[in-house]
Amino acid sequence: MSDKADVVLIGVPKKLIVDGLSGPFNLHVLPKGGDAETIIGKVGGNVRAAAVTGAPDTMRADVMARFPKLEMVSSFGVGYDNIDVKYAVDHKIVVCNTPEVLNEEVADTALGLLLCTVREFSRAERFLRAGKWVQGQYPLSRATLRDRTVGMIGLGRIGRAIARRLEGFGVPVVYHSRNPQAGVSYKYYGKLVDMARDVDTLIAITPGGPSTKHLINAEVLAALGPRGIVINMSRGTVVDDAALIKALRDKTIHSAGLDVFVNEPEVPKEYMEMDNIVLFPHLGSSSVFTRQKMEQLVVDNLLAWGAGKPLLSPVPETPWPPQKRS
Ligand code: NAP
Ligand code: 8YV
Repeated sequence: MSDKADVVLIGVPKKLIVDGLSGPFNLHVLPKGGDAETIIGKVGGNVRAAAVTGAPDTMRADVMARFPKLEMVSSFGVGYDNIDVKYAVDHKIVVCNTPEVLNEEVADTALGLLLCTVREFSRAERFLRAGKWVQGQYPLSRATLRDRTVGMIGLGRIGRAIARRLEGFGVPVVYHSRNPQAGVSYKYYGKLVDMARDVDTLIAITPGGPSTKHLINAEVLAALGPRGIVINMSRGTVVDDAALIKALRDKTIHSAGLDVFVNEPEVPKEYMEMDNIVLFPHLGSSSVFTRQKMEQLVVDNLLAWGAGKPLLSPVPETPWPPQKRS
């Protein structure tokens, strides 16, 4: 019998992760569909750790319960709303994510989405490719970054990288989060609706999950007003889609740019049919360069765990080493 720990890989079998885990562990790659059940039936009782390669592949409580000896989950992505962290805490399972290594890439994407939305770059390219330029100039964009103030919703690791870029663009920044953030001089708003009233552009970069569900709702959109532009880099759940669709139709706000969706890769057909919205297929971190760093961090957390060394990036709810409960 091998003394290597049994580790299961749930989700797309990314090359660096498979290569990095195959030697040190007994790696079981769960295929989508029927065979997964056979593998879980055979090895589920021995599995001590899991690599999860990102939403929509989920570590719900009922999935984790299939692995009664589970000690550790190493998840691809900084957001971990696809993992039932309460179950993990209750069962002393440590969860690791991949923070920091993607900050700059996601911030670049946010600025790209903002520029495409404000200056209509994707619509203008569609105009050129449709052969319309020979008939006349693409209309001037009604919006510009030049007279805007951005309200950041979330000013954590990625939010700060976005704010730094905006400063370079000469765009004033203010922010909302549950608590004032240390070490920044941007104006803080404890209430999102108050910030929305004072700015014309919102960029959301908070975690997903219940605490941020529908933060951007009808009241916030009305407060933002007819010059308003909403950029969502967080998770689809942060936006109330029905309210945003109505606000775009009624011109309550000017336009929106979305990188994330509730049921992605499904995108509401109302968005697909609108012209005053830019839609990205969850591109935030999606360069080979950055995705490799994320994959490596998934591996490195598991290697540290296997060697009994301190984990590199446990999530705050499951610190390492585990804290004694009072
Ligand atoms: P982070 O450093 O933990 O920052 C999160 C920020 O959100 C903090 O400022 C936090 O401040 C604020 N926040 C949390 N809950 C909130 C709430 N209920 N209301 C208002 N503000 C809240 O996280 P990060 O590394 O910057 O990543 C942020 C998120 O970006 C991820 O969780 C993920 O969902 C998303 N993301 C998307 C992509 C993409 O491809 N589109 C890529 C990477 C990450 P307080 O705790 O004080 O409220
Ligand atoms: C990933 C992300 O594309 O890190 C995150 O939270 O949203 C993106 O970087 C995603 O997690 C992989 O599915």
